[in-house]
This record gives sequence, C-alpha cells and structure tokens, in this order.
Amino acid sequence: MSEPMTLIEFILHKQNEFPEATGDLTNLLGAIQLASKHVHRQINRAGLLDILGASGETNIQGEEQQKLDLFANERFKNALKARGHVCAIASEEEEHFIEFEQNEKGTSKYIVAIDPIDGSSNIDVNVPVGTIFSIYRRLSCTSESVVLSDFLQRGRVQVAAGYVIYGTSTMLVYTTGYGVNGFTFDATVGDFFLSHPNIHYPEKPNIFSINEGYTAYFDQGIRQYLDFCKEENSDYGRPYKARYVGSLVADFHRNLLQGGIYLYPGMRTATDGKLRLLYECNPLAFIAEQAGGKATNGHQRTLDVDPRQLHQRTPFFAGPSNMMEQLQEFLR
Ligand code: AHM
Ligand code: MG
Repeated sequence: MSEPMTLIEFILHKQNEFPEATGDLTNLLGAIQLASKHVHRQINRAGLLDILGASGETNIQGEEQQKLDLFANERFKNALKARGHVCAIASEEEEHFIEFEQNEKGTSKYIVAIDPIDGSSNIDVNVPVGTIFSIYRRLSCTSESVVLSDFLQRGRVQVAAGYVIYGTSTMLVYTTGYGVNGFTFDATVGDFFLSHPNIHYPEKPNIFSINEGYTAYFDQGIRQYLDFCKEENSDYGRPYKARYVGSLVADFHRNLLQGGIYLYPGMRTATDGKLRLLYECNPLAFIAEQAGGKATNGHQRTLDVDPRQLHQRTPFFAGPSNMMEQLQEFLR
C-alpha cells in the first residue's frame, strides 16, 4: 500500500505546478496546520486541563469568550506572526485587525481573517468545534500600514480558504481555487494526511440544516421551504433528513460529504442572521463553490458581497447546486 501524502507534501506538489509560486502560501498554510495541531491537543486534553468553561471575558460582539477561544486565538496569531508571510490578521476574538511587524525584507503580502474556534457553545458538551480561515493578498502594499480595506475585499478574490474540524478525528479541508481536498490528522505520527481528495457535494439531496427553533422569526419563504423539505415525495428523496448540531463547521462538513444544505437566514429579531461574512461565510462559500455547490445570502452570491465592516453579519445559505436552486424558488 502506498503511503498517503502529507498536507505539506500535497501543497508543495501543487506549488510546483506554478513556476511563479514563492512558497509563501505553503509556509502560511504550514503555520495554520501547526496551530491547529496545538488546538487539537488542547481540545483532547480539555477535561483534564480545566481549559473548558467560560473565561469570564466577553468579546467585541458581547459574546462570552470560552477559554479555548482565547487559547486558539493566541496560537493562530503567534503561528501566523512567526512565519513572516502574513502582515495582519482579523479574528472573531479581536475588535480590530492586528498588524504584525514586517520582516526585514518587508515582503509579507498576505492577510488572514480567522474564526479561531467556531461553535464555542459546544465546547463544554463534547460536540465538534472548528477553525475557519480565509487568506487574501494585501492591497495596500505601497502604503506603510495595513488598512481596513485590505480586509474588506470581496470573497471571490480569496487566495485560499479552509477549515479545521476537531471531531471524532481532526481534519483540515482547504481550497486555493483548484478543487477542495481534505486531510485527516494522525495524532500518533503528528501529521495531516490526504484522506479526502477532490471533494464534491454528492448529487442526491439528503439533508437540511437549520436552527428550526427560530421558525417563528423566519419569513414566509424560509418557512415554506422548510415545509417542502419535510414533505413526502419519494421520487425526489423527500422528506430530507434534519441535522443541526449548532457548530457551523460540523454542519457544513457533514453536508459537504453527505449532500445537504445549510441555512442561517436573516430573522425578524436579527435581520442579518448571526454568521460573520469575513471569517465564517466567505471561506465556506469558496469551498462550497469549489465542491460544485453554491453559497448565497438569499439574494446574492456570498463571494460577490461587498464587505463594509470587519465583523459584518450576513444571512448564509450553502449547499449542493440542486438544493440551492430549489431553495431559490422559495426566496423569490
Ligand atoms: P461562534 O462563532 O460564536 O461559535 O458562533 C457561531 C455558531 C456557528 O458555529 C453555528 O452555526 C451558529 O453559531 C449556531 O447558532 P444558533 O445557536 O443560533 O443556531
Ligand atoms: Mg464562529
């Protein structure tokens, strides 16, 4: 049996197809995988180390931060800073973006937007959580400092995006715009190995994922779509299965592998929904499209939305193209 490729071997192999590649992106993704290994270890020792539970601090959005959120935030920040290829990061856990000091050559050309631990309400109950990241080129290369507009780029110009899911196994899934590949962490060896090459949404509609507890706040189109999902029609595989654990990465990942649509609509009580455009929706939208699916805010392709703020929220729908087209019929 041939030995599976490690994540870094795979990235290097891909990099060789682009003669102009400098290796900076490889190093950057290397930093992300390193930090995710630390988070993996911490999550797996969580109960033992008293890392679980609230830290007592609140983040900029008024949400209680969990200790693991803070741990992961520091790990990703430090790893990305240390390699010198990233000039600034925006994190769900930080009010403002953080600019790193430039290396001597001043050549750091990437910026990163990250949700270090997504699904933190699940930390205490052993439900999978994740990390979501998005990588852009810095636009303000001629100016001295990184500027907010470096982060307010449309999702469609992302250089790379991905997530890490800390579940029954830890997996890193990413795209650079040439398909989606998944790597499973082997803790005994300490490395990620290619386990899910060239991921595509299955064609057969199967699952819908939404917090149905908020139905009273949804508009009519969403309610009618949910009725449609639950209606019996064996010719079209309905009713679909309902699955929702409340960790975006876990719900998205399951739907990607098993064929399902994820919905977090705007609501009467929160017109822009809950999820954040820059470091939750854009990276997952990039992956969804690369896996043959679609992602929208209900009216517009997510990757075409013009961001106005670092922590901007947006309604979010993502899934296989056929399920997204069905949904669209109800949102007209
Ligand atoms: P977080 O980034 O603060 O953890 O919040 C985002 C999470 C997503 O992972 C998940 O899809 C959503 O919040 C669940 O929200 P709700 O409890 O409203 O269904
Ligand atoms: Mg989050």
